[in-house]
Amino acid sequence: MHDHVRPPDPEDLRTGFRPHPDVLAERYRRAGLFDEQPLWQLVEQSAQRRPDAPAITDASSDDQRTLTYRELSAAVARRAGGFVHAGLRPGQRVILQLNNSAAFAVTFFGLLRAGIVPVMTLPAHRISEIAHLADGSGAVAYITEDGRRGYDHRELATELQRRVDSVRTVFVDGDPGDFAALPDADPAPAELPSPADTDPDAPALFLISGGTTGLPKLIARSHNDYAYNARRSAEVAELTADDTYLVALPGAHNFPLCCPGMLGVMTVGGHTVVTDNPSPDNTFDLIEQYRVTVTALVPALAQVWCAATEWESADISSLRLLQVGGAKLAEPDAVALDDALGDVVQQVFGMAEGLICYTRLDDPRELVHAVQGSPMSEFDEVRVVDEHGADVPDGTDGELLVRGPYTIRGYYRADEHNARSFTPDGFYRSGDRVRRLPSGHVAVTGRIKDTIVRAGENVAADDVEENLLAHESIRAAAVIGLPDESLGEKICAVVVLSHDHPHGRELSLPEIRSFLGERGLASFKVPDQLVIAASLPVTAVGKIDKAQVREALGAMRPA
Ligand code: OOB
Repeated sequence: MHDHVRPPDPEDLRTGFRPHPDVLAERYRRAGLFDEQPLWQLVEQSAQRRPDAPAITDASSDDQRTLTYRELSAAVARRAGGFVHAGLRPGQRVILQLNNSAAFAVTFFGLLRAGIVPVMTLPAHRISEIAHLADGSGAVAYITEDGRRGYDHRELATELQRRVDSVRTVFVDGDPGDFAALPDADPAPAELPSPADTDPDAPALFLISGGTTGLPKLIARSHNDYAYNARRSAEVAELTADDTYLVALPGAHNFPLCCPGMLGVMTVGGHTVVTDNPSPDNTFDLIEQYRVTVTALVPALAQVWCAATEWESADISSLRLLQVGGAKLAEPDAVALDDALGDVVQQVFGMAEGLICYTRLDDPRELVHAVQGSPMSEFDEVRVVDEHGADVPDGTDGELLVRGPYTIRGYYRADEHNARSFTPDGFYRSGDRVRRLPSGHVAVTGRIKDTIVRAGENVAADDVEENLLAHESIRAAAVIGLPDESLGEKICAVVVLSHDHPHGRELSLPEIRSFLGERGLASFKVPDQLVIAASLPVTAVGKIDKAQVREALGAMRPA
């Protein structure tokens, strides 16, 4: 007999997927981390335990309709039936791009319920990302919405079908135009997969890498690993059925989806309220109306909320946990949030690739303000290494590497990239520069590659940014290196002034230089150039996008 090497099959979900090695998967199973159920069972289990409890409220729509768990389960089955009747089959990939709404939740679970694998794109993604992700995943359909929120995704759909052959169907929430509407149909019981038909170690959904360099990569998360992520996150947040979680960030992002987010809330049968407008004048009213207890924000948005507590009159005292993550929360901002809202901050340092660190609810507040948390699972294996890959002692900066039950072993269909992003023994190289305390808490100190080499000296951009943020007139800062004939690279600080900076008075470079000098910053780290901007460009989830800052400045630079 000859061994046959199977040619790669682009239709097959498993092609290019890197599961945990059997030994480790078995260890996680024996420890009870993996529950061996399809992810959609989260809804079913709560529908059985708490059928009449509110599951989801759509605060993006005018009528703010609430579905109970029984109603959500029924809507999910009908949506799943619709997909099956439309000819979609288990294991196929579908690009999901919807704004926060009940339709987002019903469609997401409907796909899962039919065994179809959603690719979780964000509303801000455009044709270059969507086409890249559709092509990379071999997606057969694209789910999007009409132009009622300012951008007509149906034009994007037309272009996507022109560029990517595999995308045969487009479903539109709202006015479908030439495309199909979101489908609903009553499925015969045998038409939907049963739990026994699902391999819990196969990909359940695809997340999108959050990096700001290059096009996003596909992150396959299995039923087992993602359900564990949801359950463990809910435990750390001490969620109960009495909690109400507000989805204010884009719901397809790992943070509001599963850390603990909507899925974590569903593990305990709690209530999720979704809105597509994260501004305080909207969200504060929702918090008051629904007695919201938990929500998640990126730092830039958290700053806006913090300032708004000064003038918004809504009663938001129900909020017991404000999770902030996705980018570094400056210590003074953490303190200000706790002061304004009553010791509610939880820092979250996470990544779509897996590892999530949380500060714990009983950590001392000074610690909560100063660190980005500690790994959520005792099975997370975190290493901090120097540039040669050797472990560094606690308290020393190094790159964070991680392996564990819910961290991927490779990006999907990306062998070449994986050779760089993973160690031979399966650790993910995060690219994040961190410092670990003896307690196991992690402080993020920057990105490994975000270094400016000025006259031969290495300057960590974050170091300068953090010092700039200590200036009372600076609300946001991005420090980048610009080519310079004599220095090699010069340091350019792009800053956004705070609201209370006296109008009409410019902040000058000499003023900034002496401020940083007085703070004891080494002279070679002090910016050579200052740019005052009205705002900084952000990524799809609202993090400062330094690649774009760099591009914008490049365009401005004289030839
Ligand atoms: C979250 O996930 P992604 O995939 O959008 O981005 C991950 C990257 C991390 O590697 C790190 O560079 C940065 O975002 N990051 C932080 C941070 N949280 C994320 N940097 C500093 N401080 C933090 N607290 O961003 C994400 C996923 C799940 C939960 C929370 C955030």
